[in-house]
Amino acid sequence: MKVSVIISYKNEMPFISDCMNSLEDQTEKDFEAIVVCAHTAHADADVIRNMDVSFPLQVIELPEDKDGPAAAKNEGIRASRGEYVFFLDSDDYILSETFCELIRLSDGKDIVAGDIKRTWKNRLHLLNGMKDNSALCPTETADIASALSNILTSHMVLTGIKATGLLIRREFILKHSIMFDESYIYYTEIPFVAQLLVNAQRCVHISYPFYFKRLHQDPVYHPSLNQTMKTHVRLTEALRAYIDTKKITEKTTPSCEAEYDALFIRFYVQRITRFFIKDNAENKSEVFKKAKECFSLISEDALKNAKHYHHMIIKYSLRHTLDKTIKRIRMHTLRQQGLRYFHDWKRIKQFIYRHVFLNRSMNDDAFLFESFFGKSYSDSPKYIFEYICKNNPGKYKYIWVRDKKKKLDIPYPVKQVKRGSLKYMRAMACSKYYITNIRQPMFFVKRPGAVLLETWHGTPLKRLGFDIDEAVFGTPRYKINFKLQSGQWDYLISPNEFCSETFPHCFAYDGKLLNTGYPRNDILYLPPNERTKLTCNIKNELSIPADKKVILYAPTWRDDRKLSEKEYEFSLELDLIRMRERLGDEYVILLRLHYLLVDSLDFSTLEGFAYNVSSYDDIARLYLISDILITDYSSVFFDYANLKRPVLFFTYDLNEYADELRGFYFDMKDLVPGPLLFTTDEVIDSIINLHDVEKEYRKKYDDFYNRFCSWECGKSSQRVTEEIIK
Ligand code: C2G
Repeated sequence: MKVSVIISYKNEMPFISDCMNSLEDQTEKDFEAIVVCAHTAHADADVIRNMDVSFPLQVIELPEDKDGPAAAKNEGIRASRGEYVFFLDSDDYILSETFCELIRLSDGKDIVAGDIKRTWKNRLHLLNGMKDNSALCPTETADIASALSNILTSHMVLTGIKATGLLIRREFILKHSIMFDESYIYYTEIPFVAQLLVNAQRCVHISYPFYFKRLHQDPVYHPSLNQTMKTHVRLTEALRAYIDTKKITEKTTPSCEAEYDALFIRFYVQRITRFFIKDNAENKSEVFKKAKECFSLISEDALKNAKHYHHMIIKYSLRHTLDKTIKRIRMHTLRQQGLRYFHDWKRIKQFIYRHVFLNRSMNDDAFLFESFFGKSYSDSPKYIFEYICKNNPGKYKYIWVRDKKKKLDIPYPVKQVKRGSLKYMRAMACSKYYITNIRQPMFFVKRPGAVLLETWHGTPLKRLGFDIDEAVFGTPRYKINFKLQSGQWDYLISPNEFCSETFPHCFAYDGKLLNTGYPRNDILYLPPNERTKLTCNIKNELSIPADKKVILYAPTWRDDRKLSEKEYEFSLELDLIRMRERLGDEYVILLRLHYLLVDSLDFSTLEGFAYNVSSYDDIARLYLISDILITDYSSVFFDYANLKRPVLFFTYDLNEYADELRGFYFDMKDLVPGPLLFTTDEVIDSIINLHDVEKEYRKKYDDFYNRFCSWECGKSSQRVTEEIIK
């Protein structure tokens, strides 16, 4: 047996399939995997035991009195039989060539080390991205001193040092009794690696990322160990690891002293000093005391070679109290920020927001409304606004956020502020009520007494927020930011029971839910005569012939078609020319793109049949004039179903969308109240045979309506308003 892979496991179930698949795909097959599970993971251990893998797999459960990654790794060493051991964490994964390449260089070596790359991506996305990256070329270093030095300098700070990713000769570990120190909770790998490096006689380093360390996007439901540990405990332990490491390396050559010191200096300046200046950081003095113990261990040479500020702040910390040190660090940070602010108007505005506008008094009568980034006067904020206006004449001041491109067409006297402008910043700071259907910006500070109503914008079919395994469309901080934002919401509107069950989890939200139905759907419950009149008016407004029936096509956006921030590409897969040929006598079609899609549709050749209504503000008014809705995975059908009119689903990319991009809350086939169609001809046939389609789906439609629409009755705006203005 060439390699024993030792995998420590605690609660990484969402990630372990990537880890195991990366082993399954190894080109070198001569290895065994030993998964060592924490005693708390008994159920998961059974799941892992039953995994369908083609390599020998041993699952060990730690007894109750043994815990932590150090104990797990030691147990793995004891159970291993391979010529080499290789540590792999259960949330990480490796390239399929990893073992083959490391073994190729192993001949009699004590250690063969590849690099570790940190990533927010899952394996599929990472491998897809790597296909285009032919520029990476591995270089090998076998000279012992340089190899050891490379292993260390490939990490940016002390805490980056890992035992994972190293192919280590088992006999060598046993001969020198190198084991993990179980008194450490987190940084046991730092002294372990120090033991390896000082004892190694032959070592090779290959500068290529064979090992991928997964950073966790979800600190709420799937936190990594360092996201759950208290920061001061973690930092103090890392400082202890430096002290222990210096004891190990002290008397050996090559000592790697310079590398360890440089890693420590960066760790102090980049991590610990940042911790000191945080207002809510706990036990700073304990960490400072331990850091002071470390300063005397740094060699003069390492200090001289450090950056000027790094050198200075270490000397300063050594000589001064914690309070004085914090003041010094703050001064430096302010100066750095000032330099950055000076070049960036956006930051200057945020500075003014924080330091000027937030100091002004809050206007208790002011309402700030925003819908879809200010792109339209629409959705629930519009209907709540109109309800408040009509019922409280002259009582409140109203401000609407608009985007840079156009002024909103609002039939009431209101102020409009451009998104991102200083006036917008002032309105954000000084309005008591903020009502929005999207997430508020990250700079927003919720003032005491202010009220933030999140209306949200649809019943999700597509998984949302914390329920998305891998948010490929967002930044790595997508979930972390989401949690910070939902933590500021005072109220969240829910349109149905399903949302009331799902929203707390997907938004990690524990505030008040308003089980009122959607204000934006009030318009769908107008009395029949008002509805008929309004329908005529809207058709006239859009110049749609009164004698034609209307098809509304409203698709959603695709996460992987990003053009720029908040802009996605759309390709029209419906063949409109063919639709006109077969349906044009009876129907017109309205094309309504999602607000994130870039509208590049040109219908000049389809005049009189196809209408581009993408820039029409309020889709609810389009629902009213439509006889049929065609959509895909958009939430629009949950709202449209209030009208009990036929819905067709043009799901030409169903498998890709459901499996690779987002995942759904439901099996679409079971849920939706209309047929799933994959070609234009199928869509046309369904429209021609609409009567039969309606008959086929009647029961399903009724069930769907009862489940998702029964809270709506035209009074949601009133119910919401009564809740927020008590
Ligand atoms: N919308 C629209 N036109 C479209 C698609 C959507 O005007 N062609 C509007 C509808 O009001 C819809 C809302 O945008 O309800 C949200 O659109 P979705 O397609 O459902 O997509 P998304 O913005 O990702 O929101 O909980 C809902 C989810 O968050 C989905």
